Amino acid sequence: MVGTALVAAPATYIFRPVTAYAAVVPSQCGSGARCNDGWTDFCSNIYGVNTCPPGSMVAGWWRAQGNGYCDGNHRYYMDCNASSCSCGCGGSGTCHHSCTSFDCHCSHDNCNERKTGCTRFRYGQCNNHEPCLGPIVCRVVTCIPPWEWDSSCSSTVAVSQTTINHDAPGLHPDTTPKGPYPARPAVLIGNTWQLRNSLSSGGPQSSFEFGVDGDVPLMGDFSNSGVRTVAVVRNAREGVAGEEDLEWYMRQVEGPGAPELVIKYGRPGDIPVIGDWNGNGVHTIGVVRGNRWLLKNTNRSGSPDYDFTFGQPGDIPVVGDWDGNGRTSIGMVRGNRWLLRNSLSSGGPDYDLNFGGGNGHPVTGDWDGDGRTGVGWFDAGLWRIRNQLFSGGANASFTFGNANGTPVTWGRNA
Ligand SMILES: [Ca+2]
Ligand SMILES: [Ca+2]
Ligand SMILES: [Ca+2]
Repeated sequence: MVGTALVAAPATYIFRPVTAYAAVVPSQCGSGARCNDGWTDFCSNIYGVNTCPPGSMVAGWWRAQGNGYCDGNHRYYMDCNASSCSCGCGGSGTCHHSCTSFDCHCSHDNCNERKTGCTRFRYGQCNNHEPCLGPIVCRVVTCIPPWEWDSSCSSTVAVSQTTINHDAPGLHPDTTPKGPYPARPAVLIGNTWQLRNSLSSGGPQSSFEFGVDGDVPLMGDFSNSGVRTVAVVRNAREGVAGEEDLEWYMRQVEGPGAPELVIKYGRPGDIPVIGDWNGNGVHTIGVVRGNRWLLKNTNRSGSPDYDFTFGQPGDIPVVGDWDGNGRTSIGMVRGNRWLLRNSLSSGGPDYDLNFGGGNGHPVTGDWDGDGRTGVGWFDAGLWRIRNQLFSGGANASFTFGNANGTPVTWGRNA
């Protein structure tokens, strides 16, 4: 089982080859070395993104209060433990690192950095249904309550101020968006996700299964981690009219695995959308019901934070940060006409252009990485993309996916 995560890991992941002779372990470092301070390194320092790496899951959390990293709100520390053990855990709930795909060493084999894969400990509020997990691989820090990061986490409060000033480059302020990053293409075919790292013709660099056939695919950064991960919405195309039973299954970790977040929001027939509506780096849920937009700033069930109309029933909703101000806004596609608006409110379009049309689907993305979302059209595996929001031809085109694919865009800041 250990090899599964490695094989299916995203192409951007470089797994450490476990060469014991090269590893620097805590016992080789002085007692005052950071590798011996008792704490595990941050995921962002090891993996470039502030989320658990593939092959790990959150096993517990604590919070610190009173620092400036989360705009005056609590800052949460979550431990990512290795998620599969090839040996048993006994009564401890944790196995030795040699039974996992992670080894124990100082981060970057440097005594001046904290350790990874060494500490066998579970704080115990998350994924308690997993009786046996490996040691702590790394820590995530976030302004999102852990139970909005992983639905299995309880809200039982644990407070520790000892780590209040632990930090790593790129983590703070934690409410500064880790993106934007240039869009990369993905397609969902059946329940198989295919991800590619560049806007060029070719096959997938990562391929894995998530969700079931008929789910609506989305990708977003659901925790301001610096990477867009997969999500599906179930019952959007069929279900009992009037029931609030659209089911959202969202991953916080790259690649395949069980969904960390499971939410109910919306009704059958609604079209799901994802965006950073308030510009805090966290992409959150929304639905379009006819021409009514119902958007939330948190990934939890409940009343919408925005409720307005834009476009006409029958239009295809699209979202993007058209003006590059860090906040996602709205649009409708009607045939080959794109009507885009910068505000989350009713009113006329700020952009009105023609692009694409005919067979296929609209697709949006920040193709050139300038912070502004551009337009695109996907037709049977042919992607045509355009950066400017006025009528004109494609700036580029490439082939990826096929006629059975639904296009999605993702991105990663490292
Ligand atoms: Ca947000
Ligand atoms: Ca915007
Ligand atoms: Ca752009």
